[in-house]
Amino acid sequence: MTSVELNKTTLPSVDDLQARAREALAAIFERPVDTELGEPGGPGVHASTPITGEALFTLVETTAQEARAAITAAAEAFTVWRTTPAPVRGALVARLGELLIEHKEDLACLVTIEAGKITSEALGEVQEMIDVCQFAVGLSRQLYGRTIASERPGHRLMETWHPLGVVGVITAFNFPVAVWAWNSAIALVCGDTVVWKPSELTPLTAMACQALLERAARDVDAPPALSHLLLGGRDIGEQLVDDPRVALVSATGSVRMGQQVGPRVAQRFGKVLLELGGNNAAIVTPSADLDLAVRGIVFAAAGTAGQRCTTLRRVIAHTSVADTLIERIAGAYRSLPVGDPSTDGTLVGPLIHETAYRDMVGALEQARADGGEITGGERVDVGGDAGAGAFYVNPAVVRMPSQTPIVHDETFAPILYVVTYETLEEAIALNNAVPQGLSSAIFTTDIREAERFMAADGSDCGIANVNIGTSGAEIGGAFGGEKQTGGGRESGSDSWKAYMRRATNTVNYSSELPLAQGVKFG
Ligand code: UN1
Repeated sequence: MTSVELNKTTLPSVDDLQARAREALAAIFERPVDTELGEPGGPGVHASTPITGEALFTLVETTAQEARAAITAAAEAFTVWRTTPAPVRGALVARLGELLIEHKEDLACLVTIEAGKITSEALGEVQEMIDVCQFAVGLSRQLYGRTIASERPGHRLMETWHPLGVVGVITAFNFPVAVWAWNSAIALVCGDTVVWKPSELTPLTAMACQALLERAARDVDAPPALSHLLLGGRDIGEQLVDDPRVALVSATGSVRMGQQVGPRVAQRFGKVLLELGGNNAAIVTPSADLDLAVRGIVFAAAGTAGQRCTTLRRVIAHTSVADTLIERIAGAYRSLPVGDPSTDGTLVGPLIHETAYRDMVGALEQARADGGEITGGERVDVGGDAGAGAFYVNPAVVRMPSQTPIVHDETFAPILYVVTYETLEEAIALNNAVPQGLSSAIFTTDIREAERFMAADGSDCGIANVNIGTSGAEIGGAFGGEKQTGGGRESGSDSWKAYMRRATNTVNYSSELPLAQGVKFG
């Protein structure tokens, strides 16, 4: 064990975690959920917790036949929902938002148990769902099309936006509820229906979201079958990918997953919205406010135990500030309480599982072999025997001689590589040198540097921030990134357009028939 502060030396018992999950689910379902929650072990989908690394319950797995039936039901429901007026569709999402406010703590409790997020971040994730519901409700009255000047007299040109169809949503463990809400809230106001395949690691939160949406539908008399949940593994996800009735596959996960999903959906001319890996950097310039930079960096790099796709993985520090910066980050890391994420005061919870820990160890070994100087990164013994299957770590900061290949990989753990630069050109080139393009930041008080970073020849990422870290985006902006991040945009701004199809309408209200481009015919 190192000098990192431990928040608690004992972890909650598995009985305690089961009881908390049962209670939260019962509040959400408004009834006991004993029939849904089987004893751990045996065939089915396993709900477990990274807090202790133990299995909690076994849930019934969706069969291939049930998945097909769900897509059929969603396709049928679409025929009704697409002609339901958009503001009426908005009423469903408004009700969902109200239920999320009512059950914010219950859902956050499940997020903490299944994904290992600290309570404040779990509550923040549910808040992100509430925010996107409110955004979507406003949007339900703003699905605007354009009117375009026609080149012909007596003609009008316009665009109309129509619902797309069934949207298949595939989500990852690290944002088990917010990413579903980003997709579902927008898809539902756009007139689409949803079939969701959550991560196998987070089935309880998924059941809870589905139950809240079903309740919202009942409360506002929306048709049932607008939304379906598929619990299972890769095969189930593949059904969504391959079924031609699924008009859009919105998938969040690894680059490798996206490389498989993208071409398969394209093969059948379906649409994809991909939100894949990130390898996010922050440039720290000589003019940076270092207090602010250190705070921004520590939250972005160590928050969520380094398991956000927006996690800060690289600092590109000017040579004049690098030593001080590394010292201050390492100092801040030493005072970050690591431990049970459900306890007040903990700031760093567990890694999701042993594989994540092994990946972290492997990346650090490689970084050391490449000449990296590592501070932190050790496993933390939080719970003695109780924590044998749980993986808590100190966040690591690694000074690298250069961006070696390991720095170009996204390791889903709290490892922060630091490289140095001399000129801003060089810093921007380093920022852009990785295959992923999700988020980026610059810490500077020089407006020229800030603007240069956001210009066309600046950061090549979907998110380019000034004086804040790379993570923790608000829902109002479009979220997503370029290159291997997949190019998709979700949540705010005009991301809704991905969930609709556009028709261009030319209306001739004259009694002549002039042809475009001055063509004469007869
Ligand atoms: C993700 O990690 O998949 O910007 C999403 C953020 C959050 C969303 C992260 N609002 O960090």
